[in-house]
Amino acid sequence: MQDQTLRVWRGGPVATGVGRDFGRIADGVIVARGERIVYVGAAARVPSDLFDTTAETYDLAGRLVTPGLIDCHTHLVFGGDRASEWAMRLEGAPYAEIARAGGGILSTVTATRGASEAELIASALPRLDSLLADGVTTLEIKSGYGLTLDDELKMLRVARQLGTLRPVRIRTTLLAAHAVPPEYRDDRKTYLAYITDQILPAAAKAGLADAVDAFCETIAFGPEEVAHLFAAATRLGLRVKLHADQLSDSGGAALAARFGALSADHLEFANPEGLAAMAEAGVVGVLLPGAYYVLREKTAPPVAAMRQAGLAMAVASDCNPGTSPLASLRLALHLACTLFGLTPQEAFAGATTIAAKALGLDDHLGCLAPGHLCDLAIWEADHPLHIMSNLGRAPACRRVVGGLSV
Ligand code: DI6
Ligand code: FE
Repeated sequence: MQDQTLRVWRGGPVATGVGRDFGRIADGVIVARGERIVYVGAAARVPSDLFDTTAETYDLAGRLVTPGLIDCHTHLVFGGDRASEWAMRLEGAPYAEIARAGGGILSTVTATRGASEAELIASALPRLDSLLADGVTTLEIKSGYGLTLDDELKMLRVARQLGTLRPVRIRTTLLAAHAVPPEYRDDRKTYLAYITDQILPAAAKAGLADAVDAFCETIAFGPEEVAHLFAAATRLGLRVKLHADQLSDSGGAALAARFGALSADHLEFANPEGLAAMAEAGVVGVLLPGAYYVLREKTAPPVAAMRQAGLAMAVASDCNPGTSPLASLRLALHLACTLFGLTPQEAFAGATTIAAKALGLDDHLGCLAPGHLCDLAIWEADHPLHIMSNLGRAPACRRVVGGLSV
């Protein structure tokens, strides 16, 4: 029997995520039946027939309720550690040079291949817990550090399993086209065929991938190679997304638009035509300020052009061992404002309504609205600005997932 319990949260401000000032209602009420919201609005206007004596009521005692946050781009599962590369970069070694010398992504590939599922779970859980403490209720996790059929599926299984060990919704993305593995260094064509003919169909058959991603960059895969992969993914009925134009303009934005991608992510070097094509095709642009900050990049994503194009902008942690060792979505939102010039409301939408769209979940997640799943973050704060303005001290946060306090 499905849970049909009526639950009511009242006695504090509610920011729905839609409308002016974050959709904030000073004295708000949320009513859920089972896992779904049935009412959200001002306390003074709650329809009386919604209440009965069986309703469980939670007193917010002045705490702020927002939608549970959504981190739409992470590489949360990986083996090993790359702190030494951070130190090397601080001494001047560029990321691309470290990558070409077999460090970077490939050093994490070696460690991930050597790790068992239990070890990968154990190392990912603290990072996951850190994100959950930031009010995250849904997150995306990519593979991409296995680069063999078995190791990519292992990563996806681990990602899915994290969702059974913690109350959180997980979306998985196959990123076998993250780097050319060493054993295929001189035969990248064969590696691509291995992905399209074996890894992709196996992941699809096992139902382990919700989407397919690729790293389109001079140090990774070219646009024609990605187009070939995306065609194969589309034939299998899988949506695509792309690491696009992070370090150079590879035409990634236009490519993502051509395949009706869920999102194109990074976009520091995206050109205006590509951004316009994305907006036209409904592709979300995902900004990843953690990587920009850690790599000490100088070219910020063209946010003014994105606004001009009418592009929907999300913000994510890109939590990974190399370019963005960042397990805080709150900090990513802060950086999106201070480094990229997003308004706080744009940044907040980027981790709620627009992040839901970037994962194809916006019909039932991302904002507080009747019919949507009741995923909430309840903060020791009065206004959404307080969630993003602090560095190093997070307001305490409780979460509700599918109507249940967790
Ligand atoms: N771009 C990124 O930000 C991550 N992957 C990618 O294609 C970096 C991954 C890493 O350095 O391990
Ligand atoms: Fe990434």
